[in-house]
Amino acid sequence: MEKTLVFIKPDGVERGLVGTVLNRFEQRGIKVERLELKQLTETEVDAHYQEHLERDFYPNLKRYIMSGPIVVMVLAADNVIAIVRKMVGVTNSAEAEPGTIRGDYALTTQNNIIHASDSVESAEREIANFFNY
Ligand code: 3AN
Repeated sequence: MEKTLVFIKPDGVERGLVGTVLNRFEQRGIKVERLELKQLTETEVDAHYQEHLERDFYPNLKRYIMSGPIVVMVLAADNVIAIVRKMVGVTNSAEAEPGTIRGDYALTTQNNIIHASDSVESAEREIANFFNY
């Protein structure tokens, strides 16, 4: 079965949206394989966002992601990477369709409440950054 790395960002945890978001994945029939509430270290954030390290928004992104604990999980199902990306919605929450997680619970690009891997390669790298398999 395919696996993907998902986390609910600090504002989602702070707003009490963990159960609501998890419920969507469970109701869809996706298996929650690993789940942890975790305060990220600088090393974990830099490794996770390695493709954004040089971007002008990175310092703000890093501050936001480290502003409180996240809930990080490994989800498993056939085609789970594409299915979860569809459920999450586009990066800019203002443009995310109603019915998607960002379209229902977020308003901006930076504070878009959830991360989900975008390819098999990213999923493998991101899962290894957070969990030992
Ligand atoms: P996604 O999370 O939809 O895969 P990425 O990987 O392009 O999007 O971006 C990772 C995170 O970086 C986003 N979730 C968002 O918090 C932040 N981000 C991306 N692009 C911007 C931007 N133009 N301005 C501010 N923050 C951004």
